Amino acid sequence: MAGETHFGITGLAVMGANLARNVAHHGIPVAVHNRTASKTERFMAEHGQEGPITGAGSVADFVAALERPRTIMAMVKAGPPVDAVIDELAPHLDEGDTLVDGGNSHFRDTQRRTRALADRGLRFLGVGVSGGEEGALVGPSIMPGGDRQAYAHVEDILTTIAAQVDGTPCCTYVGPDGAGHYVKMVHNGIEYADIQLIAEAYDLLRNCVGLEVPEVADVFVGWNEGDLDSFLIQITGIVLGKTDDATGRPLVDVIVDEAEQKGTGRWTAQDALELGVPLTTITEAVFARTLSARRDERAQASRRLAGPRPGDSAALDRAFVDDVQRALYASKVVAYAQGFAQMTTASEAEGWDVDLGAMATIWRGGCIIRAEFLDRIREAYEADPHTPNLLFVDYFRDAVADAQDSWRRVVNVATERGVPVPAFSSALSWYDGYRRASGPANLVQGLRDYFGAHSYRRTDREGSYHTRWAQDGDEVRTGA
Ligand code: NBP
Repeated sequence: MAGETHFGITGLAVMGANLARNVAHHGIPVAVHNRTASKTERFMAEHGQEGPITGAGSVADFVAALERPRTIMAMVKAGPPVDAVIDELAPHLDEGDTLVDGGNSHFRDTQRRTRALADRGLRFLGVGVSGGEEGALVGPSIMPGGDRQAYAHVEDILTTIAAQVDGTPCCTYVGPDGAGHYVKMVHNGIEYADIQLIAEAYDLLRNCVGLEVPEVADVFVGWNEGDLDSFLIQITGIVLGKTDDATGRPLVDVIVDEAEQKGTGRWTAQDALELGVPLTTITEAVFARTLSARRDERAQASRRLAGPRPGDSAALDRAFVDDVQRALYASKVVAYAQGFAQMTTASEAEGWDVDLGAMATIWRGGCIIRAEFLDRIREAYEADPHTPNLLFVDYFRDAVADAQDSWRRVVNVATERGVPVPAFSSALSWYDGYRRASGPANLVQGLRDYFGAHSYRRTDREGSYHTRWAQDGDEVRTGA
């Protein structure tokens, strides 16, 4: 693939710099640029010898360093910086050139930019990249969306630099316009849920079983050998196993318990609300971070608000550790089932035709939620690409059925002891609501009809009806 330089990267912060090195390590010529030129100079001094890299101090030099048709990837902060980069680059580009936004842009922005650039004769790809610093350098998971022909030009490069699992690159075309950034957004939402579930499991092991931090670390190391085998479970063992040099205490005990967020989890939840998809586990994970961020308020509340009456607070035995493991797995299945259901709904609404099995395939390596478990999701969609929900697939149905006694025990114990488990319990409540053919929404409809004459449908005949509650109490038919 060596030869003329067609590929450029602008934005040499963590992600752009490591992606550029990754490209160069594969012998692919790459031109690099950054708004602040000193960063480009520093990058060239530190990494310019690692492969065929050309540094450019100005936009004009950057574009001139690339043979046509050019492909330029922007790895800059999402939001206005992406528009600024486009506005600066576009006048220097020619018809047939492609701009790639590899940051965490909102998919609606990507749709808007796709239209605006098409009007200027330029192609645009919105590409989700996951894997953080390390992934960008040695092989991320890449989720490209946008112009199909433009993707064909850049496919060789992206599939070469992506992580590879069993000889398959963790990169495949997702769909038109914002599809790639959408799937990356849901990936991040699932990441929020995964992390929250792990945090709840850790909390239960410490506060209900009474394990010390290094013991909890060992539990996670063990869990990584089974169904839960994943990057996040693996690094939980490492983070919990770390001792703070300054204090000699577990590092986790000196880290402030305020979780930050950059917005992709919130976007996932917001979009689920727009689409009408019940995305309870990811949404609870976002709320749990926002509650954690109110640290001063929590400190005040801890002195004012009562917890459960003292009851049986004896440490639970090791059998409860196994219960937590099964509850974690069942909740994780629900979080993924909800996230994949959201992608199904969005793909239909936007006409993207996203291949969900392929998404599970490209998440098996490189990205933050990489896990053994994704092979089961890939197999599920291969067997039935149109399954309405992953829980309809035998493997996941049985996995949750096997885990449910433990799952219920864990949520019961946590509730009795006042240990918050928003993700475990919302996943379980969703499961119980989903597996019921009839629920209490009939009363919701009755109440809505009472105060707002919103009408209701009946189980025994067609049409919509209203009861004249405040008048004669008679029912009238209001529609077909
Ligand atoms: P940042 O998100 O921290 O962005 C810094 C880069 O944006 C610098 O190169 C900076 O140039 C450039 N930039 C800014 Br800020 N405003 C600009 C403007 N108006 N015009 C041109 N350039 C501008 O970098 P990052 O952490 O490498 O992330 C890049 C993208 O990848 C983001 O969208 C991020 O969400 C996404 N992402 C990050 C990770 C991760 O682990 N960090 C993982 C996956 C995806 P300067 O040097 O001149 O200030």
